[in-house]
Amino acid sequence: MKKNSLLIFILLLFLSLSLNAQYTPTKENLEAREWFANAKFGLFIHWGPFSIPGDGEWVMQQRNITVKNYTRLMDFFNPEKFDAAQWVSMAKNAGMKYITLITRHHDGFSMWDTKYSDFNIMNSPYHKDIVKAIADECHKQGIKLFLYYSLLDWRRDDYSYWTGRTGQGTGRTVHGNWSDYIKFMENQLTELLTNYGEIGGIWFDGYWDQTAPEGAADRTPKVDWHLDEIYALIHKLQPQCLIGNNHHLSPLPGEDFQMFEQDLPGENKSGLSYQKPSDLPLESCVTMNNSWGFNITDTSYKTPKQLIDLLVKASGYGANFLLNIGPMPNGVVQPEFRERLAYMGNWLHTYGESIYNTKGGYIQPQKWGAITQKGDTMFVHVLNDSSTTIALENFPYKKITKAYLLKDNSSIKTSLKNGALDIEAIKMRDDEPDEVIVLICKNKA
Ligand code: H79
Repeated sequence: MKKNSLLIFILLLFLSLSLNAQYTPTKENLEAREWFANAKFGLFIHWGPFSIPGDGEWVMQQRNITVKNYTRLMDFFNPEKFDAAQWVSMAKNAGMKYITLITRHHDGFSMWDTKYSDFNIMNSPYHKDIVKAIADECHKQGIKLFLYYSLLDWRRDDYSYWTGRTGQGTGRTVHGNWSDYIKFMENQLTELLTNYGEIGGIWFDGYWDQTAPEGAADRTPKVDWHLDEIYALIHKLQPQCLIGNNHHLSPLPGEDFQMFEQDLPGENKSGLSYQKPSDLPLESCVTMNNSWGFNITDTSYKTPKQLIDLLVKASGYGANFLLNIGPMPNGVVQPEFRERLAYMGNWLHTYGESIYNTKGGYIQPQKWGAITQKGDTMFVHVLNDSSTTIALENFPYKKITKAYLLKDNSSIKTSLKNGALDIEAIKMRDDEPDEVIVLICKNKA
């Protein structure tokens, strides 16, 4: 008996030790998560020397450009029309609450004054720290800044390209030390989290380069990413800084939000987002056409209506919508993007209360639209014509005290019977992408 209880004691001790080894977010971090989950709308910016060929940010990989040849782009990067104040106010006027900026993409170019790589903005003819310019403006205009940072590198010899899925065509022959690469990333992240004021989050990408494709028997990464160490460093430098990693897997310990690329959470229409939505704050990132970085031939712009649908459905899933622009190499954001951002801002000016600070609906988005909720107020977003009544099964309240259109307060007919709510059929109008019905509810079912 005594022996047994000793065994149980030892077992419990081990269990608590292993639980302690897991990640416990700080108070600041939890508050930042709450802020993030309420923010709902952000601007993704893919920009750098990769913008010059006008062929997207994967041009180095797709055209097998060698490191030597690619380096020439640094000499051409001189975005004389770049105006950080204009970009930040454009995001704010679009109703966005944060900006996620590429600081270093897979091509390895650093957009800031870094001590740890010569392939950086200070060695371009532009010669000014772009991360600093944007960070200063964000702080001045009161919008949060998240930093995209690539774990994958198509340039460095110490990046394990010989086990990677991409970056084989860039002419590298030397196999460097992986531990040097980890140290390099930690040094750069330390700069980013020390010299640019408060950072809302770090957005990692490229982890998948070392992981076998979805469906493979063994998907353990081919390298040790040292994520525990890297995440601990970030949280030590800035406890409120949220960490997300676009690895297309379930969240790993130390991560604070979960993203879905070119997809709404759980839908996996893109074939990149097999992971199930977790309890962490969620974010869907989407391009305005089909490219992240500037692409001179890609005119497949989403319509304003499609963008509103995405924002509303993301909110209906309880997720943020991170909408991308790929500015041109001269620093100008093309009019097709600016017009759409202005449209979003205008729409949110009227309908923002049905998006910001809401939670996802009690049911997931449907063919007809999506639901968001705030306290006992429910917002029913009708995105597509419903010729018959909208039937909400298992309605979570027993009573509706008021039902009206958010736009003009005109009342809407509803009937709540046996736990199912029927809402009158709604005819869409061409100039309204979303008919928002406000339901003031009472008495939880
Ligand atoms: O920064 C943007 C893109 O450059 C980057 N993430 C967004 C935010 C991105 N990386 N990859 N992708 C987008 C598309 C992914 C392609 C993949 Fe594959 C298909 C990854 C795994 C299968 C290509 C082929 C890479 C590995 C094999």
